Amino acid sequence: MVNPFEGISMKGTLQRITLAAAAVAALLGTAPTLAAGAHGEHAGHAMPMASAPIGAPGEAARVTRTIDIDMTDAMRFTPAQVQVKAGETVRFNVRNSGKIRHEMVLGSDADLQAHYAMMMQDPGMRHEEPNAVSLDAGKHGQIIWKFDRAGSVSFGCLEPGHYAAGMKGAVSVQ
Ligand SMILES: [Cu+2]
Repeated sequence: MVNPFEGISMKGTLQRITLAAAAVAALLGTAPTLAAGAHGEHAGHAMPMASAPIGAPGEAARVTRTIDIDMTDAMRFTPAQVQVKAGETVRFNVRNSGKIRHEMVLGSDADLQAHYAMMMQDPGMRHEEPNAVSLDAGKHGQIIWKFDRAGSVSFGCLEPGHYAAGMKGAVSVQ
C-alpha cells in the first residue's frame, strides 16, 4: 500500500504532512467501527489497533525472550529489525537514550500511519496501551507481547515528526 509519509523530509514539508494527516483523519472519521484499544484518557480519540492481527498482550510469566531496543534522537530504533518465532512471548526492554520523548508502538503499517496522523493533530497524547511504551528522556520501559502468527509486525515512534523521519522498524514473525 502507498505510504503517504514515505520520502517526506522533516523540513519544509510540514504543510504536506498536515494535509496527509487531515486526509487520513477524515478517512478514519468515516470508518464504521473502531474496535478495541480506545484511549481511555483521550475522549473521542479511538486507536484502531484491531484492523490487522499483530498478536496480543503477553504475560510476564510466559516470556521466553527479552529483546533490548534503544531509541535515540537520531530518530532510530536499534535494532530496527527483529526476528521472533510464532507463538513466542517477547519482552521488549525499551530505553530512551535521547533527550526528547520517544515511544515504541507495535501495530500494522496501516494502524501506525493512521495513528501517527492523529498524533500530528494532538501532539500531547501519551500511549498507555499494552502494545506501546512512551518514555521520557533517559527512561526505561517494556512491552510484553505474544506474537501468534507468522508475518510482519511493524513498530514506530508516533511522536510528531519522528515516524515520518524514519523512526520505525519491524518484527519478522517466523
Ligand atoms: Cu521518537
